[in-house]
Amino acid sequence: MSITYNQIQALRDQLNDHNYRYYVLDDPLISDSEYDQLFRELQKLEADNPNLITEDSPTHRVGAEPLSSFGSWTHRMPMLSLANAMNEDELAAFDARVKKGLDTEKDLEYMAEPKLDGLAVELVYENGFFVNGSTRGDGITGEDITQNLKTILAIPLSLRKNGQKHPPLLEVRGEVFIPKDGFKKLNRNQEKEELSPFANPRNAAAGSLRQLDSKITATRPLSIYCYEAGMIEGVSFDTHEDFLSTLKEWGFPVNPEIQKVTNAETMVAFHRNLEAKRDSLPYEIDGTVFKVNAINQRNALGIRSRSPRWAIAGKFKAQQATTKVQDIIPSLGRTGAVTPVARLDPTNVGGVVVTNATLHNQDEIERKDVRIGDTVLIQRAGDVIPEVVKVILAKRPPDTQKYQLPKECPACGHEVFRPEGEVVARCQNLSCPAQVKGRIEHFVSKTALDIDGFGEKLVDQLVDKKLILTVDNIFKLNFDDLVNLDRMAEKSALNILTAIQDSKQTTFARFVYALGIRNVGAHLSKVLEKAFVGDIEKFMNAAAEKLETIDEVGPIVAETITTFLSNCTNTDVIESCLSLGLRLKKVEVPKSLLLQGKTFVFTGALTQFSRNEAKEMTEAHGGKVSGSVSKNTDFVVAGPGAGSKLKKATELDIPIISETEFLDMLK
Ligand code: I6G
Repeated sequence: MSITYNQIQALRDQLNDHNYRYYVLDDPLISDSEYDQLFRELQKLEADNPNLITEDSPTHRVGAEPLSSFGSWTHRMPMLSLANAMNEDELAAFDARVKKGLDTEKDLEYMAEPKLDGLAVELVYENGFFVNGSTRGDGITGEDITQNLKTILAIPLSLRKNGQKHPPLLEVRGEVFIPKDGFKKLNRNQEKEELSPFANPRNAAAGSLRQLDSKITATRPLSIYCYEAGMIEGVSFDTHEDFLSTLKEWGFPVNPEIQKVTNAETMVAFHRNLEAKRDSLPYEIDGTVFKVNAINQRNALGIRSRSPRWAIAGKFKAQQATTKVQDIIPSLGRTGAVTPVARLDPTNVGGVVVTNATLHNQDEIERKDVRIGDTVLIQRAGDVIPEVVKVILAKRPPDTQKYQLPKECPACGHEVFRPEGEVVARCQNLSCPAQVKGRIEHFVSKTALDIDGFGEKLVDQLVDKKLILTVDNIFKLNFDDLVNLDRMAEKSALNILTAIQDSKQTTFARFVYALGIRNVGAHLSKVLEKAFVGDIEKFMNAAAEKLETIDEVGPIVAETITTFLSNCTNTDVIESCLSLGLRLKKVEVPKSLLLQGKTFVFTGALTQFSRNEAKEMTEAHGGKVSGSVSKNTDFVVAGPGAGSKLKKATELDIPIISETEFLDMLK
């Protein structure tokens, strides 16, 4: 069936509308998976009709080639900074100054906004299309991060229609940030991938925007609130309030907390109110911003050195305080990490009573030399656990001693293990009660045994009711165990049992990954699967020296694996899974190495084999399959109707072959 431009554009409009409802109106109509389904539909239509693709298509957010460095971008109008008001009196003084500057005694209108703790960026639109995005930099010149900003779904790639012609030039400024829940998820993922966690959402947002490969940025939960104009041509506004409401019509997210205030009292009330609800907001803020509403008044006030006279940032109270360390307690996280926690004399930090602060790990304790009895400076940021910043040495009592974390797990008494070069000590015991929930969640997760419907709430109930003590107990669950749980219908219980049953047919790589051995992520599990040809017995008996002969397995990983496997509770759990019916599929040894080192991209409608078969055949002969064409592609196999990938291959001078030619390569 041939498809018209209007049909494909209708689908793009539909996706843009859903984005708008989600990010601007905060009123989504469809679920994430329904959105994904529409998105895939559009991807397919565009792949089949490459001539109907538009630059601002929602499918064009990701896919740009990685950069070798960022270009620079000079802002048409400098991105100024804000003067600070450190307390309520200074806010009132600002109001008095503005009134004096405008030679009036009457109340003035200000737009009051939260000050997000993120990164300021500038977005440039020409004739309604997003053409450039940059960081603030030094206010005059920033970095061109267009590709990365394009991946942020909250940023419109083209302006929505609002009954008026789009301005030929529109520069919008805003703050890119990572919401608190996204930050938690991101750090859980970092930990899973064995990468160091980000210190706070701001650092995570900064790191994400500084990626040269925008595909990485696309995986980060970045969002934006827009709040200011740069250069605009073709439209003007009488007030900031008008500007903000037009921003929303154009499709930009604007913070819903923004309010109009009219004098020093209402400014202070807004500031106090926002400070009180700071921790309950879904993103981090570090103060308030007040801006004169009328643009002609702003122009009359002008700027002073590098900040406008018409705006001020109200700073929140310090998030630091000093207190005394009563004790240091090792605590165990869901992933087995042993973290020392300082028990403190309760103290008020920025409005919250703090009794515990993290000391992170033994190295940190030694670096800061924190001892029981010390007076310490602590710091709180949002709802992140407070931390000890430093010891006030002048207040150290005479009889203190250096602190050393115990060598045993605080929950199960098993010896903790700290691989060389790592800062965190861990309990590797599969039956450690403090880790059971985390281990089960990992065991059933998508990349591991992929047991559908086995969510956090179910895990909580099963562990709390002692129906699961170690991961192998999952395979012992029966209908009665499940149906008697809270809010568990018969049908759901049956579905879960089926999912458990299905999960037993798995692979060596998935199972080994599911065990949650430190340093053994999804990729390394596949490496081990290849090396042991999927033989779990051989793996269980492998000595460190044998493991070290495997490509990508160094001495640290080898030691982690052998320590894990030398614990008989852990090997009992593995044996138990196998005796309860877990079966690991035979690993295909490559038929040949004919395609060794070669990367293939399959595009268009394949007629002689399916995409899955193409992947299997390629891998069986030692080759790799990629979804996108890049300079690393060796061959593009094109079926009928191939579109943009073919174009890209031609541009990059990559050989394009037919399905038959591909099959011939295997002979
Ligand atoms: O750094 C800033 C944060 C928030 C701002 C700002 C803002 O408005 C909500 N507005 C201006 C005008 C400037 N910096 C210069």
